[in-house]
Amino acid sequence: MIHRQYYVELEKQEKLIQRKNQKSDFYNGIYDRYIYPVLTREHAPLIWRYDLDEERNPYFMERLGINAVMNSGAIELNGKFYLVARVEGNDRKSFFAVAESESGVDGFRFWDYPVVLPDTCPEETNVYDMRLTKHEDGYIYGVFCSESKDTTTSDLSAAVAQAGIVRTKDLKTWERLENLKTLRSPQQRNVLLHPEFVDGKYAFYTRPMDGFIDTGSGGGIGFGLCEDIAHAVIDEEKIISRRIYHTLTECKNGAGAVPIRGKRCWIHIAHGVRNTAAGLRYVLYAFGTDLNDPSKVIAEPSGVFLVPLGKERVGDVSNVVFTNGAIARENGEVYIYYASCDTRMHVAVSSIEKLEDYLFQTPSDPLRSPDCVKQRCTLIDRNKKLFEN
Ligand code: M1P
Repeated sequence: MIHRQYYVELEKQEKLIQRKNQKSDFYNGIYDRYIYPVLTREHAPLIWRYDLDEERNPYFMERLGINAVMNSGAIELNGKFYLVARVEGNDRKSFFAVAESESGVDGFRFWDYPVVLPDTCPEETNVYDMRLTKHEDGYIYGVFCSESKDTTTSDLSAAVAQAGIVRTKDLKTWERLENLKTLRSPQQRNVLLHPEFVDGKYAFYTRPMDGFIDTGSGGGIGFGLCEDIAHAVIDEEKIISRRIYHTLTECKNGAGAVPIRGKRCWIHIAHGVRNTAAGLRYVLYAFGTDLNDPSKVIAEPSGVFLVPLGKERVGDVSNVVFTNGAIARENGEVYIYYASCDTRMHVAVSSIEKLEDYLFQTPSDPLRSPDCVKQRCTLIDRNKKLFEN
């Protein structure tokens, strides 16, 4: 018999899923933010968490709890919005699960079962942060972090991060390919596949790292080509978006959403990390690359694109926003999905037109306070002139 508490919890969950989202009164002209998160741990189906049977579970206790729903890949298929979320169980292990919505800003509902990836790497302990690429070869690729224990040291926390690769046509059946090998970088995280061939090859954005947390000598977001996606090997990684002293990327950075083809450039939304007395702060930034050469940066606006605000600042890993998925629609709208504090998912909605205006019209970072003041005074002078006329 099904426990009666199930129906109480189900009603609460339905109310949450069916709640209409609303634009918040935040304004910057670049994107709209929304009041409610789009996906949270409370969205996880009850059948994933509870044993519904009254006899086996007389107190209707959560047996396999969900701790967080975060960093999600995003894709539009047949007019619907899909997120492949990183779901973290109470046991700290993450897995992937598909949630779909008609509107992209609310109504996200998980499918009954999580994604079952082919278990081809016995040493793999954890998987997370899948970027979904609709590639021109006809497949949807998922590139994610495949994490294993580092067995070469006695340090219990030492780990190795690699880029795992899967592909699918329907988000239901997944084929696992070999992990990406980067010959010059021992570890990789935040790797994503470019949607088009470049010089006839598969193109990846990488994030070379010396260690699991510290990028060390890794200079920023890399770009590399490989011939064979089933046995992906990259030799040279060209650094295209650098870590720079006293900027938001000083500590590290990483590719985020799969680049969006605009009219003037590829639009990239990435994350940058700086260290503070309160720990690492993760924010989003944006840059544009040449449509014919996606490794060539042609627009580099100064500063942050999106930062955690209000309630978004608090969670399991506070002061963090992170994106690994955006959806650009035929009509030019862009839905940017971002997680706050490794805890829940949000959306910000913009358009290709607005994003390109942002990329090309925002001044670039002069890198020194006196020059930043000059830059601001130029803006003020121009504005003051408008009042004189
Ligand atoms: O905790 C913040 C983020 O930390 C990592 O990102 P990075 O590799 O740039 O440090 C990732 O593990 C990510 O999942 C997480 O959100």
